Amino acid sequence: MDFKERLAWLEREHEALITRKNEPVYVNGVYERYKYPILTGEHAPLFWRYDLDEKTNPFLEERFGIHATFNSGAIKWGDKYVLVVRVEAADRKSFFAVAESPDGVDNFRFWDRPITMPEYGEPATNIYDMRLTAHEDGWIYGLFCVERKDHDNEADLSAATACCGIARTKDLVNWERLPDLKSRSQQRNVCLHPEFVDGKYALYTRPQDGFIDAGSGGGIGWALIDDITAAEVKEEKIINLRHYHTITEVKNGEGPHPIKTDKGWLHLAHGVRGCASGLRYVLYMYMTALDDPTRVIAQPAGFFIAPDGGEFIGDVMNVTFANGWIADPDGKVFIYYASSDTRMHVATSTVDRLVDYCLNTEPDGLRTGLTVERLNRLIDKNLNRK
Ligand code: BGC
Ligand code: BMA
Repeated sequence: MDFKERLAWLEREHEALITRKNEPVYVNGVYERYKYPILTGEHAPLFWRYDLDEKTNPFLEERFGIHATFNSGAIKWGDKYVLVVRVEAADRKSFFAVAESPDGVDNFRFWDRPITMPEYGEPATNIYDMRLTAHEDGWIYGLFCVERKDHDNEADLSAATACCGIARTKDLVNWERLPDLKSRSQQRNVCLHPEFVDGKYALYTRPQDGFIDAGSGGGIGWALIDDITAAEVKEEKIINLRHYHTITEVKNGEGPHPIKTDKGWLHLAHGVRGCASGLRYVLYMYMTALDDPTRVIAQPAGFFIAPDGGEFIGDVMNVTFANGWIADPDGKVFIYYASSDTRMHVATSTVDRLVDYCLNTEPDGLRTGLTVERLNRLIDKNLNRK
């Protein structure tokens, strides 16, 4: 194939990938999964990946590798479903780019340019996992992880620090970078609550002992912030704990900001456990009281979404992660999750189904005997039904 034929073929294949119709797959009544991922590295525009000039690129070689598209923040933008995607280049650096879909499931297409995020302080080595919040103050905030080399430990090339970067925007194109969150500990997985609480901004935090270690305490934290333009965690209380021999034994963290329902706040989070093959990341849900987003009122046992089939495989195996979901006014919910740090998927449900899941799935009793009792309660109910 000559240059022009090959380019025409690439363009056809790319368009076919973007416009491929997805199909829901019945799972468990709580949500539907879909047959195909909604975004992969291959969805990136050809003009990000190739020099399209035959004179300077006669072999039509890829010049910029897009390795992965994952861990996306999500927001309804007019009538469009918009993701701020963690795009990872072949050089392992990730950055943010916006992709939009007309219906939340199909035809996700990247905007022409990635987000140019202004720097704050020492330029970041990497930024990732943005949580988007349309706050009642009128701004859209993006909170994300900022990773830099740990200069107290130069000799160890893996030693890094993680803190929370804060930026806000009105158009998802131009971002005003605010100072990074000041906190006693490292922070990854920080998320802004959409409403003021006692007149203050409220953050879901995740205090951790080190760059990887959540440490012995930890869990999902909560902190009130006086001034978002000079945000500092002064007091932090843990609202969702980790437990031995559960899906959150090693770490947990808030996903996107909770969805407000008349029965309480619906939360989506991730839990991590260690095993012989490394860390296993799964998603779980919990609910907090409407009048107190820090008081847990329900938490179903175990995971809500875990890797399945091809989702197990990728750059970082055995990972499902979510930092974006969209609840439509009609109650439909689009849960955007990534698998194995490689690609984006969607699961669909409704507010009513998710509330039902949270309120009517029994919690983890933390030991096997209680798990068997819980199973027997269900079996009794079913076998005694008329
Ligand atoms: C990676 C993240 C990961 C973190 C902790 C970072 O360098 O980019 O994806 O969550 O390390 O393992
Ligand atoms: C991290 C997260 C994600 C990632 C996961 C698995 O701790 O913040 O960025 O998906 O590890 O690598």
